[in-house]
Amino acid sequence: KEIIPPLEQLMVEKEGYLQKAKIADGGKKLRKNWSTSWIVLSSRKIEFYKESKQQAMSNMKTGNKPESVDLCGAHIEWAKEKSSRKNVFQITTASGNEFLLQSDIDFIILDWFHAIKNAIDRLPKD
Ligand code: I3S
Repeated sequence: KEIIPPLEQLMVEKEGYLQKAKIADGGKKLRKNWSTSWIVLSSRKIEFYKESKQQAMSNMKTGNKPESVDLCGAHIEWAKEKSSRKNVFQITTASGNEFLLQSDIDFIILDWFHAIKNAIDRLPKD
């Protein structure tokens, strides 16, 4: 039987461009590689698109999938010590994936930090 997610789960809460570096996958450290990502936050996940929003939208029709991050049981914290860049925070997922997100613009990174933290805090921890 098809499982239909509640509409609330599909709603986009925030979207925009940030600098992103994935630094661990399933607990295994990765070489840091910053790139611009189009980021879409909904109530229980974040999607990272490698392309611009426009490019991402047209790729969607061809089935090109973004990297999707489950926020259930995830953690978010500022991560000054993980980079020489300003305004860096880290998201760690329950599955041991680690992402750094960064913007040079203070209010942009603060808005993102609080939006993601609120989403995580509203979710069950497991
Ligand atoms: O934490 P690291 O290793 O100092 O991060 C830097 C590296 O990822 C570097 O790439 P190479 O490993 O190819 O040299 C990047 O170019 C730097 O941007 C990384 O440091 P920052 O401080 O920008 O996060």
